[in-house]
Amino acid sequence: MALNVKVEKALNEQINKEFWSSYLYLSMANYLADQGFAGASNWMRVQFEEEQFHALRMIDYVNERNGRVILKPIKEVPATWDSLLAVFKSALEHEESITASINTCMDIAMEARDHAAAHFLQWFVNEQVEEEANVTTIVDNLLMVGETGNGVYMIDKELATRVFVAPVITN
Ligand code: OFO
Repeated sequence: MALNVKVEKALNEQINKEFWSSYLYLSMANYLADQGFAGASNWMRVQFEEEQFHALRMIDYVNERNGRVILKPIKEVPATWDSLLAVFKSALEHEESITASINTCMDIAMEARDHAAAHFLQWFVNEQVEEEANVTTIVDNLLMVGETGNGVYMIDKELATRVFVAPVITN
């Protein structure tokens, strides 16, 4: 069954958002590197890779369904934040907005009765739960230790250990 036209449009918009997300996280990585948070910068760089993976997964899906991917320009992203905590709070807000737009894609797929697309999008619905949980944990930890001193040093060290591992897709 051909990809529903409305679903195709929604996925194209979401692909742009995933690339925008990747660009946002790369910008955060650069800001954090400049501020001396090498570990947090690494974490954001891995997040940049995650977002590229999301965009490419959607691109592959649209192509697989004989749809058409049209890449649009990526809007400018912010370049500075007020603090380490502000960066992660803004990442959390961003992920919440992405969750809402993934849910909209799902609504469109369900309204179009495109069950295959809805099944595909379920992976992203689950992924968003994880995305929000990961950032929430970091925000909570930063709030717990305060903005300076040993605690932040330890958190930054922990964030340095993150590496990108492409998710294994089983469905
Ligand atoms: Fe692609 O999940 Fe974040 O934005």
